[in-house]
Amino acid sequence: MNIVKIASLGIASLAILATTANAGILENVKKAGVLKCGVSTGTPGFSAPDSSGAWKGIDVDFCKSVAAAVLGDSSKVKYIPLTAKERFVALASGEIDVLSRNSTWTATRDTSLGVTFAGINYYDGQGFLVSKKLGVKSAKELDGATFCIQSGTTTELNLTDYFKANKMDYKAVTYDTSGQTADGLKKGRCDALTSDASQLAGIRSKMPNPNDYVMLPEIISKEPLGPVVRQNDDKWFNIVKWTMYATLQAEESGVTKANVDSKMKSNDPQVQRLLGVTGKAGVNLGLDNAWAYRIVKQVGNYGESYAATVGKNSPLAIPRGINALWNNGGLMYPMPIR
Ligand SMILES: N[C@@H](CCC(=O)N[C@@H](CS)C(=O)NCC(=O)O)C(=O)O
Repeated sequence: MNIVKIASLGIASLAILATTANAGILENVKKAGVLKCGVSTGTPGFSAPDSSGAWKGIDVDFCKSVAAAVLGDSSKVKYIPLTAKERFVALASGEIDVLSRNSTWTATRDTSLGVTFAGINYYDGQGFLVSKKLGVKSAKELDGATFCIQSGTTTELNLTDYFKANKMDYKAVTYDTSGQTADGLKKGRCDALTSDASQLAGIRSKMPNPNDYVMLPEIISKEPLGPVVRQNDDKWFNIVKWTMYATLQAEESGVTKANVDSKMKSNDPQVQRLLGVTGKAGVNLGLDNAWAYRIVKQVGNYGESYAATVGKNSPLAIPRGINALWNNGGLMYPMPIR
């Protein structure tokens, strides 16, 4: 055996050892036959139960996509509602397998909580929702205002920063859940609500009279939202990360829930690799090659999910904006599956 062969054998056995050591979450999920997915307690468009109690939203679709890829069935999900304060502890302690709950990727969270962000499924930013009778047209007119705000969110620090930078003062009334926060505004406990703009759109749509409230034009922060996993399990991290990219690649390649079966016969090499007709993307993930086929067949591609949950076919009707694909003026850029 020559040196090159010995060296490559060494690397291969190291890789096997690493794989065995990291088998944790995938094996546990398979054994349990269900994915424990951490969601919000109710954020319209992202994760919220509908009138029949079924969870709906773009983050819920992501839970379903992971379940379709890993367990072969998008319905094999146990949704675990978590407040902003509870979410990262629930993930780090193993109470959930993945967190899919409008969570902003920040350096502090990524490096000090034992968790790792696996991608971005929605680029957001913090905005303001005020009652119309306040008569303000800009956040700069909110000096001295009282805000309803949710604890354990990035919202708190952003608000402090913004008011400090603009030499203004504010008072805060803090709540644990989004429902309580919205209720605070409805009952006049505060003049304004501040949160991720997408959530404000959802909250406004659920108000008894949405036209009593207006969104102000300022967006004061970057809020890249995405799924999060526990640290130290790269195999699971890869599955969650590439599930995200598969949904985006399907949109980019024009593969939809309706046409995925006929796309199995596509001559496009990218589509063939995505759907596992060629290559071994799924096998390399520790799954099987039909993982992405199942995601699209059972849940749909990213664009389909966006339209149904937060986009044009939903009550929120949020335009794609920066959440469009990169080749359509947006920031969504799936890493190549090859
Ligand atoms: N993206 C921000 C805010 C996320 C957040 O939790 N927002 C609240 C404000 S509406 C929410 O979704 N609440 C839903 C709930 O209470 O379950 C973060 O990661 O801190």
